Amino acid sequence: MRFDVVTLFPEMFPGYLDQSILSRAIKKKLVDVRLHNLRDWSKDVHCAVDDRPFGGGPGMVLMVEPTVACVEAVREMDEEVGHLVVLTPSGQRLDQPLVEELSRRSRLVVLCGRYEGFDQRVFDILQPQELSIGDYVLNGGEVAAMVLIDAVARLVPGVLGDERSSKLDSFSGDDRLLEHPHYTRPRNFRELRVPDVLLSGNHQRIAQWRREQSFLRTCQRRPDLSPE
Ligand code: JD8
Repeated sequence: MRFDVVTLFPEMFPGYLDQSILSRAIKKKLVDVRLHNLRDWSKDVHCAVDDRPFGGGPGMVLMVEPTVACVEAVREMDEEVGHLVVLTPSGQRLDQPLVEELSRRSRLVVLCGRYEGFDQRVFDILQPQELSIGDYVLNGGEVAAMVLIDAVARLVPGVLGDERSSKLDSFSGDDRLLEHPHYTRPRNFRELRVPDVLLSGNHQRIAQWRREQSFLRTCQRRPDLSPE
């Protein structure tokens, strides 16, 4: 799966991409992330890509000309033009079903804004899918793009060591419950003991206990996700 990220801050990505699971996936050529600096498509002698908003008000707006030129050029860098997404607080909320849908694409072009965001005509012309990672305010789209890439890339076959692990995740599969608690050594720490059932070796009872714990946790912590 190929990601093309369009951003004013490409240097924010390598530190994150070079970590653990994603770097292995990139080395194995399962995932390819290409970074494009929006500033390289500036039409102006000062390399400006932002300007003051018509109508007044604080902040700066990313200009339509360099943005459209950049996205069109990036899309043409491969015969598969890719699916264009923009991260914006007014986008559709990203959730696991949407991540699963996106992971079935072979190429995503991810547009990251800054400042007050893009001139409206960027959306009118490019008609991207507008996505938000949650109802809180970030300073720009880059961290949201990393969240998107992280969530989507781990569903690409072969990226996780163990193919079963993503199907057992919270929010995945048919039930979409929260995770059950996990334990490892030692068996007793400050008089807090590992539940006996996990030491019983009875895999059917263990599976049943984990399902119950998932269900209870979901009811208690996230009633909005509860099956009933
Ligand atoms: C892109 C600029 C900041 C947004 C003025 C300062 C996503 N869930 C999310 N929260 N925030 C973002 C996000 C914020 C962004 C940009 C994404 C580009 N900003 C602006 C409008 C109001 N602030 C996001 N995905």
